[in-house]
Amino acid sequence: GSLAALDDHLVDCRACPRLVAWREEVAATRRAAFRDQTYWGRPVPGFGDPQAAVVVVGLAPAAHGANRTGRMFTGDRSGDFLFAAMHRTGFANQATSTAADDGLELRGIRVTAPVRCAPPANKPTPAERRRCAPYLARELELVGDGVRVAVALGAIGWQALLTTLDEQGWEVPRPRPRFAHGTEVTLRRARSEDPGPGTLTVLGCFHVSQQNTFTGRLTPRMLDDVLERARELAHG
Ligand code: DU
Ligand code: SF4
Repeated sequence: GSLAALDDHLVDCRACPRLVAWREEVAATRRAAFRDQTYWGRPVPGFGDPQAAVVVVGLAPAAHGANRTGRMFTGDRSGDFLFAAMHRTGFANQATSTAADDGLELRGIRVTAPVRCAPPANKPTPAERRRCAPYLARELELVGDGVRVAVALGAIGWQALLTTLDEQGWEVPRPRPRFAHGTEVTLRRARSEDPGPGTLTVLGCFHVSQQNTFTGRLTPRMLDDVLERARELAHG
């Protein structure tokens, strides 16, 4: 198995009827500003370094963002905010992300999501989250033991990450740590005979949605601090 094979399988997924209908309806109707574009309208793969030490886990593709461009976080304000921060902190070769062929490359970092199809009102149901979980699990396995840091953008990414890492043999504290911006949870392997590195750190960060960035709940400085902390932990 490879990431390319996983993505080939993923982009044909139709397991969630409500999300399939929504992603395709949005792609067919489009937003006025993008009327002359062909929307992706399918599940969105992770993007970035295939051997990343840092994996950023968001929520789901945006209807007119990644559901349009086909690349995670690309083509909307969330992506503008996130990739600008990655550029400032040395993880991205450019600050902007407009289309899947815009030349953006990520080094040492990868962006993905626990739900791969755009949900109405950005709210996947619990059943949809459960159904999509194996794609994140498989992606983390394929990126492999080099992953040292997972950044959860928001509570849904946080929950998905802790569930997946628990299933993959990381010792997740009970009760489970709650999501908050700036929270840092360092996990060890549950069984010492497991191969691989000693620890993996999960960092909580407010999501880069306009709801947070326009209101100043998440500032560029706050996101830069999280990414710089991720780099420090990845090299530690
Ligand atoms: O074809 P490829 O080298 O696997 O790259 C696919 C895609 O991923 C390309 O748009 C660049 C991006 N990418 C990246 O952002 N960072 C990397 O380290 C490797 C690939
Ligand atoms: Fe498949 Fe995930 Fe999309 Fe559901 S959300 S249809 S499981 S890719």
